[in-house]
Amino acid sequence: MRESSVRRPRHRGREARAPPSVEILEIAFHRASLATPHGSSKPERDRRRALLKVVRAGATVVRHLRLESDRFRRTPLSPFEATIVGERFGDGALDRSVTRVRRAEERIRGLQRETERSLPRLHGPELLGDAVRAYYGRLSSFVREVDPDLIRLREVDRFLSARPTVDPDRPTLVVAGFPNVGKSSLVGRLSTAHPRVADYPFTTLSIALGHADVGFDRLQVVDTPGVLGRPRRANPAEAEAEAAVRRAATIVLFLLDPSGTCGYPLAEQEALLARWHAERPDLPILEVETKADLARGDGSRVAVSVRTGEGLEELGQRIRGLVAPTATMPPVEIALEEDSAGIVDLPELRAETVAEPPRPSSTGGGRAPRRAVRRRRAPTG
Ligand SMILES: Nc1nc2c(ncn2[C@@H]2O[C@H](COP(=O)(O)OP(=O)(O)O)[C@@H](O)[C@H]2O)c(=O)[nH]1
Ligand SMILES: [Mg+2]
Repeated sequence: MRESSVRRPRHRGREARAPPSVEILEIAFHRASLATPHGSSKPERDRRRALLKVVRAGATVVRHLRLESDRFRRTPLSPFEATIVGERFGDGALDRSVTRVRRAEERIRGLQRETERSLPRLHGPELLGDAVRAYYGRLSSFVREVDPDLIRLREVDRFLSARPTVDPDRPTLVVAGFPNVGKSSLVGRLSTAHPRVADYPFTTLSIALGHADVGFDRLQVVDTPGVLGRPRRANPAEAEAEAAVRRAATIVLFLLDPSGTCGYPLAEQEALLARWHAERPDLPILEVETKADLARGDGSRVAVSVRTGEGLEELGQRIRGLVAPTATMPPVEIALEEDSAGIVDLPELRAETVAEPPRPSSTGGGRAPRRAVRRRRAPTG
């Protein structure tokens, strides 16, 4: 029987898995059960055992709740991340979950203190045992109550971990346009990224990130899914691309394919471009025509081809011209050092994929080109 014709049981989703509370409580109760109290008399040991169980179970649960939400409490999401998380999970949903988990921690700490205080008044293993059981019961319900929130936090964490982190403090070039116009191909030529290239739409479903050295700064180059310019009917991939344009971009590289091989007429592409210009008049949008080896427009825009390398040099210069003013100048010694070292930057960096790969300069003839020195951040505070 062929592999594909074998009927596999459908992958059972998260419902089939135990909720997070089960896992957390299991660990907490196990740790608590290992309590081995010291004490000279049995009554003293009974009381200490009860106390240890209360403290250990409470502390373990709180530590786990903290771990689940820590990522979102330590550093706030970037505007781009906050936007895509809001679109995927609902506005404010993440914050509400983080708050509820934090409140659960506070309530558990309160419950723990209250129980600890009650123990000295109780005499005999039965009463102490009852108190611990009652405590376990309430502790469990506090954790179970936040199961939906813990599930949400894990989902958001997975969602964000599946995407590269775009540093909001660095200049960012977002490459956008209709599906199939050649965004991923161009990103592969302009930066260190190697996004998947294919001749069908929505090959790229979420952002990809590469870097390029531009003058004194390291430019983030973001590849995006294609956008069809239907603001109210955008699929999640399109919404993510629009979020990158609105929230992450210092500069947008808007690619238009005049050849029509992308499957969308140029007029539709122009309409989307006009909408973005209108929505973000302050945002530099560099318009670029792709696939110049197949067709070309009226010559008013930079035309590039990743097949022939045409226009890539000019495009690199335009990008540098736009990025340079936002970059902070490095200290003069570094500038001089870089000047004399022959920095490799955009056009030279990637223009020649057909040319022979550079050989290691063992003969010591010419000086090997060097990447730009990465600017150190000034210490803060
Ligand atoms: N002839 C030609 N084809 C190109 C060029 N750039 C991209 N393509 C092709 O166009 C298709 C879509 O490219 P891709 O980079 O995946 O587009 P994306 O969907 O916008 O990321 C692929 O088949 C590429 O090989 C180009 O400059 N010339
Ligand atoms: Mg793509």
